[in-house]
Amino acid sequence: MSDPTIKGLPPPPVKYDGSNFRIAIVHARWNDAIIKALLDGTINKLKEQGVKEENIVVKSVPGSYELPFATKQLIEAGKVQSANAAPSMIASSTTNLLSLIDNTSSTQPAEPQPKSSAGSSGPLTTPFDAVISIGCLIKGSTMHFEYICDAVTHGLMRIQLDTGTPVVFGVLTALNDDQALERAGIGRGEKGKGHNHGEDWGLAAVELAAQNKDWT
Ligand code: DLZ
Repeated sequence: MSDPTIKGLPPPPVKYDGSNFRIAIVHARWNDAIIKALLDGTINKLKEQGVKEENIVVKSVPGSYELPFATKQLIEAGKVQSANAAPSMIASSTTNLLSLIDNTSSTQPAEPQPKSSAGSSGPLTTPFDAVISIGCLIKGSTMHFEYICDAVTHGLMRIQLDTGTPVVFGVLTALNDDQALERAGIGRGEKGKGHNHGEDWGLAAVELAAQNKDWT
């Protein structure tokens, strides 16, 4: 039986059309199996909402602690390119921003790839309508978990308020492995597979992107 404490996102009051949105996903690589499942769930839901594959940019960072910085860099890199700056400025500023993060730019989970500035500047042609920051923090025996959860949560909130770009909080903060597995839809215990929260994050990103356009 599924854990009744795991709740999904009810559908929005109206169906949003994601076909004109560009969405960035930045994910941590710690707790890899869980991240992969969350990423799949997120991307599937984005596509279901009409977001085109070529408009989904996926980047990775080592751990959740790196998510706020990378999220901010991605948002700014998208804005820099769309400002139609002189080519030399684009080349230097965007390459500098993106050289700080991994170079994966497809909807596939990040595999090791040769680094090249050409690849990373390619898809960043217009601002992102939303960024989904995905990580999975699992409590250990020290205070590490509490400090990182706190820093990442506040960091991501600050970025969306400062930049005006919606940031979806796709970070699981689990007290043990089973909690994380169930929230990635790959539970292994008697509680069943659970619910993939990545799907909620994909749905939320399209809704927030649409609202941000309507309300501004
Ligand atoms: C160091 C660390 C630990 C212990 N646990 C996690 C975790 O459960 N989930 C996660 O995303 N990252 C973890 N990290 C890595 C930190 O987030 C960060 O990458 C390093 O401290 C380097 O800044």
